Order: sequence, then C-alpha cells, then structure tokens
Amino acid sequence: TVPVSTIVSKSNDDNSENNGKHRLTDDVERIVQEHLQYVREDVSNGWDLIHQDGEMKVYRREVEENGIVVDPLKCFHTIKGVTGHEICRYFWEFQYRMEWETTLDSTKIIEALDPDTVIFFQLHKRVWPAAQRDSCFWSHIRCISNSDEDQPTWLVVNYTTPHPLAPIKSPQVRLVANVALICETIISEPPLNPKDIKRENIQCKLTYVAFVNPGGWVPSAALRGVAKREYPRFLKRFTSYVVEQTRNKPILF
Ligand code: 14H
Repeated sequence: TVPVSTIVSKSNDDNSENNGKHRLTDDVERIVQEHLQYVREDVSNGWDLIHQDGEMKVYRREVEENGIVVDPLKCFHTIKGVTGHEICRYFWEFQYRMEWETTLDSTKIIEALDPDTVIFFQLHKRVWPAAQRDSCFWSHIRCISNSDEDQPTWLVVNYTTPHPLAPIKSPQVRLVANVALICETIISEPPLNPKDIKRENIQCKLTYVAFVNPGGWVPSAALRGVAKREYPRFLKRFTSYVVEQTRNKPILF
C-alpha cells in the first residue's frame, strides 16, 4: 500500500460510485491482455540475444521509427528463493524504488486510481549523449489465477499516459513506454502441507518486456549501447535486491 503522504492527488473520478472503475480502467485491461498474449510469443525469429549471464537472457529486435531507435526488448530470468508475487510487489511499490533503481533522479506518485493502479512521474538520469528525459505512466499490479492447483501469474504493467499534474515542459523530453514484468512461481517437490514450503523449494520465472521510445532523436549506436548495458544491470540488481529483502521474511505467495 502507498503511504497517503506520498500521494499528491487521489483520483477525482469517484470510484466508490462506479464499481471501482476509473477513467483508465479500459486502457489498463486492454494493455494487460495484450501483454498476456505477447508473453507467449517466442524469440526464435528476428530476435538477437544481446546478453546472457547464468539464467538471465536478454533479447532485442532492432527497430527504428522515423530514424528513432525503438528496439523491443524481451528478457527471461529465473530467480531462486522468491515468488512471482514478491518480485512484482517490490517492482510496483513506490517505497522500494530508489533502493534498486540506478537510472532515476526522482520518482513520485501523482495519482492513485485504485489500490492496484497508480500514476508515477519520474525524472530519469541524463545519459550521454541524450538530453534528460522524464516519464509519466500508470502502473498496475495484478494477480491472474490459472487453475486451482497452479500458482497464479503476477504481473506489473507500466504504460505512458498524459496527466495535468505532469505537463511536458520544453526542453524536457518525455519517454514513451510500454513495459511489463510477468512472473510465475515454480514449487519443486511440494510438501503435502503448503505451510511447509521453504524458500529453497521455490523459484520465480520472470519475463520482462519493454517498448521504449526515447521521445526524440538519440544517436542509434549510443542508445543501443546504453540499453545493452543498463537492462542486464537492472535485472541483476533488482532481482538480487528482492532476494536480499525477502530472505528472512515469511513467503508472500
Ligand atoms: O522498468 C524499469 N523501471 C521502472 C520503474 O522505475 C520504470 C520503467 C519505465 C521507463 C520509462 C518510461 C516509463 C516507465 O518501466 C527498469 C528500467 C531499466 C532501465 C534501462 C535503461 C533503458 C535505456 C533507455 C534510455 C533512453 C534514454 C535516451
């Protein structure tokens, strides 16, 4: 949950009289469903493996729109000792962000749409040779149960949206992003009593996909170099952070 003091404004749509719906409910639903479809598509055709480190694999497809690099990215990782819910929770929650994010100058929540959907405004660190970027996006966390026996799938989607509290002030450039983190929990040798599951018997299968448009021209080679370095670094640092944070805590299924 988000501490009330960190929220600049609550949604001005009245959720309580609207079945918990808000102005972005339909967009969130559509983008979530797109990601659930897209995550099944494999990477055997047209994707380049740009980084591998143990269980971690980072793929990208080279795509340019009007001369701007918008390479889609797809990463796979398997992390021992944590659940998909834990990975998604730490990724979504505001209060942990600056502990694992190394590419931000600041982050804040400018609106809470419902208990699982908030709008973030972030200032990104300037990366050579580009001008500084900001971003404004809704961020949604969700649990999808597959069947009674399977562990549920957890996911977080970050999707760019305009907001009156976050006008684009030139020369500031805005990133446009559609990012998803999708996690499954695998339990090996499940004990008869679910209460007896230990961290050594669980692992999380993670897929992270990113479509990021830098919002303005950046030299292709420089941008691809930054992406090739920063996505693996993020995955390694973020997942290690969650392992450390949860090590001696009860398992959050
Ligand atoms: O997903 C990551 N971070 C989240 C939480 O901070 C925000 C992210 C996002 C990015 C941009 C717009 C909206 C939302 O989902 C981890 C991101 C790792 C960053 C790797 C660096 C990418 C390099 C591209 C930089 C282009 C700048 C010219």
